[in-house]
Amino acid sequence: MFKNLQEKINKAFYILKGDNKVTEINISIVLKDIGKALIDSDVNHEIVKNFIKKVRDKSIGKKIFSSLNPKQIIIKSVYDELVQIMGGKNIGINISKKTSIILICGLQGSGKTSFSSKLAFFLKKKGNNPILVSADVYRPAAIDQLNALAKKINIPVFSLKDNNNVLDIINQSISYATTNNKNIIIIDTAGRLGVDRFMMDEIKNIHNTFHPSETLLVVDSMTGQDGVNTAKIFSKTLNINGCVITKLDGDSKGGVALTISSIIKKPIKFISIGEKIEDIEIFYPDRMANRIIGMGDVVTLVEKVQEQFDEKSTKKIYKKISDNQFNFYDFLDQIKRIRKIGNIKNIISMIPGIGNKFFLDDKIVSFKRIESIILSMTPYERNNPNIFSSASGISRKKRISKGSGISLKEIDIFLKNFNGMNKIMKNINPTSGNNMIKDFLSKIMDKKDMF
Ligand SMILES: Nc1nc2c(ncn2[C@@H]2O[C@H](COP(=O)(O)OP(=O)(O)OP(=O)(O)O)[C@@H](O)[C@H]2O)c(=O)[nH]1
Ligand SMILES: [Mg+2]
Repeated sequence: MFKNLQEKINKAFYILKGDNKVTEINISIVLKDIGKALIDSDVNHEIVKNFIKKVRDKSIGKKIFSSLNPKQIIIKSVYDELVQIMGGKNIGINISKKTSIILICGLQGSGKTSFSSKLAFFLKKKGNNPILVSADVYRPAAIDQLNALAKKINIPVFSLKDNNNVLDIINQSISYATTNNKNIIIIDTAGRLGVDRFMMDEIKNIHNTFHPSETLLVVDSMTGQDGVNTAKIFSKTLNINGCVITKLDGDSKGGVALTISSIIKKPIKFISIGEKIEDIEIFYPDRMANRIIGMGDVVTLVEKVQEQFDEKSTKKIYKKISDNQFNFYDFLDQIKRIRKIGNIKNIISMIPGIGNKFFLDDKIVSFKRIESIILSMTPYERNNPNIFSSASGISRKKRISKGSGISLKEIDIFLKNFNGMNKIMKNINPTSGNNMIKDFLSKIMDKKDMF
């Protein structure tokens, strides 16, 4: 997600390395590159022009930032502006009613049906009792598709095979939900090829009849500015509450996510980042801006980590570290757990300080290389990391290098990082699982250069 933009923005910031003042000259160079990066990401010219102007005005002559270096000043201004164009803050969905209706609409193939099931799963995990309703009466396979997705997550689907009247279907689904104690009704509607009159009338009709708590427009990020223009027309016709941007995992340039909310004046509420049921995220403009400028998205990372690492096992690991017992076996186990958190590219892009270096050096398989290094060690070495600092260390490393095919230099870097991480983790106060992880991440933030 936003890989190109992220790389380009980081390269632009790199120009400022060593400068100790924000000047017209250095800011112009950086902003020109950032402007180009945004245009390449499918952000329209007008928005880019505005963006650059605001960052320039903010960065030059602001006394409050005087204790920061130029790079920090400009990063902060770019960050602030990115947050603004993406809508400022997250606006959650309204599901406060006893039975809340969420109406999902959008163009054909934008990802409505997949998103409906992802949202149902997401809301179920938060303790709700959702049902899915198939109101796509035009595509014969639509009901089957929704049924197949819903079966995997054990969520009921309401559909009427022999009834083509969507108002009827929705009406009956509401009765079904009420009698079965379901508090959320997610309505998946038929796709529109373009903004066609007949379909728009249908969705307006549903909207005016049932007054959904939420009407969400699903937009495929791969459609670029066309998608934004369609959304403009949609939101003029229908009073939507917000958008969902899908397929941000692919080669999408991200321009839609960057600009849609400032253009149509509606918030992005969720993003979809893959085909799997769990590939859904609440959209937070600030966290996204953090990811784009490569400062890492600590908060999302913390949440994802918490889903995987329970307090007990985390405490055990911290005990091992403080007792000097943390070895390469434990390290391998940690890497395996991190991998389970999800798409490794997404995770790495969230880790402060690591993300961009991995991307820039194209060393996304680095965990694999670390695994190769560790797997080429003898059991004794895996249990005793300190052995590499002893007299036999060099010959051991040479042997591992031969066995793993990884250069001595890289092995040295890995061992240095391993020791560095151990040191950081030792200073962590193991109070509770949550705090430990946050503490660990903030300490890593302070020591970005370690990686
Ligand atoms: N890579 C990726 N694929 C996605 C994502 N969301 C949906 N898809 C895929 O996009 C295709 C279309 O998704 P659907 O959910 O069927 O789209 P739809 O809007 O319901 O389509 P219609 O009902 O025909 O209008 C499917 O192959 C999905 O698996 C996403 O976030 N990432
Ligand atoms: Mg569909």
